[in-house]
Amino acid sequence: MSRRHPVSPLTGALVLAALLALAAISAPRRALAGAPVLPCRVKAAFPHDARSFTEGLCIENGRMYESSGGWGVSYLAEVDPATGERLHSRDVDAKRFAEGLAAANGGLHLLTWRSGQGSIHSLDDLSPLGAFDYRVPTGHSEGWGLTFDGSRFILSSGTDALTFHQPEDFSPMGEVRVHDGGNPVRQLNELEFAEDLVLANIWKQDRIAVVDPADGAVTAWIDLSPLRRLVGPGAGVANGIAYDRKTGRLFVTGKHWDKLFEIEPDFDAWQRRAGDRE
Ligand SMILES: [Ca+2]
Repeated sequence: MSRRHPVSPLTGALVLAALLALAAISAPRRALAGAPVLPCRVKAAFPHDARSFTEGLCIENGRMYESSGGWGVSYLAEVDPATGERLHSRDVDAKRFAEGLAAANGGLHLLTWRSGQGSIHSLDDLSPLGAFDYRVPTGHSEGWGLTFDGSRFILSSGTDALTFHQPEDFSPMGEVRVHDGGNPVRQLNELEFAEDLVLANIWKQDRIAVVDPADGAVTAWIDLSPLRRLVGPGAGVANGIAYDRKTGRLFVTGKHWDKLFEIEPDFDAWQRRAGDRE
């Protein structure tokens, strides 16, 4: 059965309002260092549970999953992207703070912030299937964001490092340092692998870094700041990126945001290196 729903008149009106609001966005602006800041273009807006302290967001087989953080209140859920409702939900151990989320090997892999251990869950009902250890010897002891590129996990830990991990046992396979020009890009948070690029939220910034995982170079910034006026007053930081590789749809949200946005991907522009832009 399809999990998609027709766009309601209310949603259509929201989309129109969003598109009108964003029509004022003009040509790309140059960042101070290196990569250009490119506008995000909203295709649709959907309700999102504003109670969610969004840590991870991903799509597998057309189903959207979200993790929400906090001590004693963390949970993992399958959510209906059309309504924001939780279709399945599972509380996380009160001693653990849920973080990033990625689907791989037929299961959901949920990071925790500081425990050093993540958990694996069923894609169908979120029931526990196992656990994995994520610490690496170079001192990145925290878990923030997680994604899967088809052969490796990619993990962020609040630093400028993206670490790569074996899909079978999560053992480390190396890392890259994310940089924009010559400047390190720290506070890497939620991640999403899409079309050979890593899209990364940056803690407390309304922009997404587009990263070439081969060398850590930021090739573009996606400006999310226009979304700020479209979400409720309780909205926190932008966090949460999910790409449906089967349909090419790309979604973003944030902590306590009351909306989930589908934005238009522009991978050609996002992956263009500085020397190729002129
Ligand atoms: Ca993600």
